[in-house]
Amino acid sequence: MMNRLLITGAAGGLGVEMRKRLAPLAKTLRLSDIVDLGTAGANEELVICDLGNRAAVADLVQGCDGIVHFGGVSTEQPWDPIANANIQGVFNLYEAARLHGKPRILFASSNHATGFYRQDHRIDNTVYPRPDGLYGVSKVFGEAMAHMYHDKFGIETAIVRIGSSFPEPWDYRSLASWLSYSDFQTLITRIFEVPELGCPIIYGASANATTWWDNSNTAWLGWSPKDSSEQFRAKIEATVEKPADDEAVSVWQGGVFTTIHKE
Ligand code: NAI
Ligand code: 15L
Repeated sequence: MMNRLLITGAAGGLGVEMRKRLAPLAKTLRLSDIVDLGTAGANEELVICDLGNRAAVADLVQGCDGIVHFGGVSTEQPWDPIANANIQGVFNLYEAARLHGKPRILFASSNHATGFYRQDHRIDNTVYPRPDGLYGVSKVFGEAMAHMYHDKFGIETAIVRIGSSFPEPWDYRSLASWLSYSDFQTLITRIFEVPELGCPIIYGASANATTWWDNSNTAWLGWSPKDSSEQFRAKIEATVEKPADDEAVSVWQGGVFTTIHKE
């Protein structure tokens, strides 16, 4: 059990869910976001902090022996907010980690780091990144920071290229990219319990019938997702119009993100 686990982005979709699920991993959960986090429960510390503020992030990381880094811009947006949270913020986090005990980190990367691979192409964690927008580029930057701080300073990071982690898949694409909360919880638990982690890249998807991602290079981690999106297929087929085969959402792993540019 860790002493203190920091969850950034704790007011977001994944943060709210994992605040409940990850409590057993540490004596204290330190929860942080730029927006309100509600009332602190037993064994919780709440810290409002902009990831772009270097001094504040240094204070935030001090005393933590693990970090689940969910905080930041999570969709395609203009450059300035992405640069503050996902570029400056990630630098601030790794510098703070270097100076304050080198905690193990989960970096919430995204399938949009490789969104311009085709859905008929199965990729593993050795492929060159092909980001599908500025958001995806910022995740590639975060992955590079994780590798550099591992190679140079020994900080261990699990880079998780999360697919679509929501209560349910909502369209045909997310039948392939869906990651259940339960499977993500078991992945996070493995990441913090293995004796040696290094700096692996793991695709975050459940055991879906259709998949674009090959995690065989990280089988040593001992993570076996149990859920499958098939339980939702009939509902999607009954309620969602199937897109044409040549639409972006059918062609690219990143789906419609490949078509969005907000500058
Ligand atoms: P979310 O958008 O619901 O949560 C992100 C949180 O970060 C928000 O609560 C927001 O207030 C906070 N934040 C934004 N800018 C900030 C700043 N400058 N300083 C401090 N906090 C800031 O996103 P979600 O879905 O919970 O995702 C969590 C992480 O996982 C994100 O990094 C996202 O890119 C990544 N991810 C999520 C996926 C998913 O399917 N949910 C898929 C791929 C990646
Ligand atoms: C992401 O990276 C986003 O954070 C999330 O909101 C979803 O859009 C997800 O990818 C996805 O590709 O479904």
